[in-house]
Formats: sequence, structure tokens, C-alpha cells
Amino acid sequence: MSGISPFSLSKQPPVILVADDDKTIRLLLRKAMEKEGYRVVEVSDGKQCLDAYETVKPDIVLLDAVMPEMDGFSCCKQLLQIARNNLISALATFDTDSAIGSTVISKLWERTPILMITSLNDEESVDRAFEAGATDYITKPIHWAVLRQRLRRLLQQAQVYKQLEAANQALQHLANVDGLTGLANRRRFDDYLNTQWINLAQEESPLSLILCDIDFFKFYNDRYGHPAGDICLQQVGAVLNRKAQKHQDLLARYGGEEFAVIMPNTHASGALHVATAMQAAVRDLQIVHHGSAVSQYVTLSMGVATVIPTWESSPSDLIVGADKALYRAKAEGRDRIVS
Ligand code: GH3
Ligand code: MG
Ligand code: MG
Ligand code: MG
Repeated sequence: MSGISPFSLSKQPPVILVADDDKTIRLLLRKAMEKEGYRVVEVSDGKQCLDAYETVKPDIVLLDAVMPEMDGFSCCKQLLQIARNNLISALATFDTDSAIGSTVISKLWERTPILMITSLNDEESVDRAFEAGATDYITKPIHWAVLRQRLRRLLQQAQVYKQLEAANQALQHLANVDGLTGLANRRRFDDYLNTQWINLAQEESPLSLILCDIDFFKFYNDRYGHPAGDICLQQVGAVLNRKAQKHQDLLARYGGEEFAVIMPNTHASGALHVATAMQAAVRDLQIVHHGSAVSQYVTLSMGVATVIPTWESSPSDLIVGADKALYRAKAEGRDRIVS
């Protein structure tokens, strides 16, 4: 047989979970599958199949219809339910993280193909199988070439889904992360702020925003060169990130030499506390800056604003508030926090 093996791109051989109460059929299936290079795990009824499913994490399930304890139709439904539950738990985190979209999609694709192999050849059984969620259906006696080709195709499709998912995640990363600092970018900042605005308007909880701007950074570049300026931005970004500790806080690169921290459920005093720690941490880096008129080291000016979001107001009100405070910090001499 020519062509690329369906699993040539992955290191591990595909795992096939075979559920059939007939020992002879299981043996024949195992032989045929192993000849294809697949790894086979055998179970003899639906209940065992469900138990094995979670631990084995098969690439495909071969499911007999008529089995004791739990038949193939019920088992198929339950397997579908597992996939649904995984999807629901991925969706549950949707509102707190916009990048989760890709996780939801991957959960949809995570559904393992189920191929029913059965002697039940009547229309009703075929309908029942597909309605229970079977991906495909073949009848006994097994036509081995058909089984082999169906399996290859299902595995190939699963492989394509995985590659698409990896590409999707890479795109999500590129769309949301700043290339220089590895922090959230402006787009992610906007998404997160909008999402948190809606959440906190419902809860009537405070939302704080810190805007930070490096002082006299143009002179830093002029004096030490643009590549050194880039390194400075990376160092400042990393140290700020260490201070944005709370789980829900998001530090983003807001613009060229500007950083922003979104702090849900945080009062003005809490935000001021974090801003003070950030200011000190950047000063403690002692990045020499002889182009600065306020210090021999790189310093930050910061503006802090806090609001309780409402349906009548908008996130831009919070940004304007923090921006005005930052402007005052600059006007009043830089290297300071205004809230
Ligand atoms: P101020 O204290 O008023 O903030 O003065 P400033 O010089 O920091 O402000 P200004 O906005 O005039 O200059 C910002 C500088 O930041 C200019 C720009 O070249 C530099 N900058 C923006 N993005 C980058 C970057 O990615 N890398 C480097 N090296 N420099 C950057
Ligand atoms: Mg049977
Ligand atoms: Mg600036
Ligand atoms: Mg600046």
C-alpha cells in the first residue's frame, strides 16, 4: 500500500480501543489492527469501555452494538456526553479569558471517532447508532479492507484536526502577545478590559487600572541606541509582571514604552499599593539612564484610576481617568504615582 501513513507525523502509534463481547472477533480485530501498526486495548462491554476510555485516551473506539452490561448504543451516548462535558467546562471559563476560544474549539475536536462494528444490519440499528453519536458504522462479517480504509481515513482526519488546532493556537498567541516583551498586547488588553467591565458591572465590584510610562525614554534610545532600548523594555516588562501578582490581574504592553495593569475586584488603595511596589521594583533594577532629568536610573510615571463599572459608563472612562492621572504625574515632575 502506497502513501503516507496516517500517523507518520506523530511519534506514538494510534491507540484503538476495541469493545466487543466476542473473544474471537476481538482477537481478529487485534491482529488486523496490529498489522496496521496500531496499539490495541480490548474490553468486553460498554461499562469497561467507559472506564478504559478515560485512562487509555484512544484515538478511535471500535464499538460492538450488542454486548452484556451496557450495549454499544448506550456506551456511544455516554462517550458523547464525556466530550460534551469537556466542552462545557471549557466554555465555563469563556467569559474570563478571551483567548479561551481556541480551547473551546480544541475541545470540540477532541471528540474521539467512534466506529460501530455490528451484526445488526437493519435500518433502525443504523439510525440508532448514528443518533447515539457514532462517527461511522460497518457490519459483520467484517470486510477487512473496508475497515482498514475507514480507520485510516478517521485517523488522518484526527491528525488534520490536531494540526489545525496547533496552528489555531499559534495564531491566537500571535494575536494576543507582544513580540518584544512576551506580555499581553494592546488587543488582548482591550478584550480583557471589555470582558471584565461586563463581569464587574454585574457584580458591582471595583475595577482599577494602572498606566505606566517610562520617563524620558526617547533620550534613553538617543543615548544608548534602539536595541538597548528594547532590552530595557523587556527588563521593565518582566519586573512589572512579577508585581502583577493577583490571579485576575493582567499586565499588558499598552504602547511603545507604556505598560498597563488591569486589576479586577481591586479598590483604589490596593491598586496604589501595587503601583508603589512596581515603581520601587523598576527603580531597584538600576538601569542607568543618564539621559533622564529626574534620576540616574530608569524611572516610571504612573497614573491610577478606579471605578465601579456600570452599564451607562464604558471602559474608556477608566482609561481617560488613568491617562489624566499619568499626565499629572508627568507634569508634576515624573518618577511618581498620581491616583
Ligand atoms: P516622557 O518622560 O514624557 O514619557 O518622555 P519620553 O521620551 O519617554 O516620551 P516620548 O513619547 O516622547 O518617547 C517615547 C519613546 O519610546 C520614543 C520611541 O522611540 C520609544 N519607543 C517606543 N517603542 C519602542 C520600542 O519598541 N523600542 C524602543 N527601543 N523604543 C521604543
Ligand atoms: Mg456483541
Ligand atoms: Mg509615552
Ligand atoms: Mg515616556
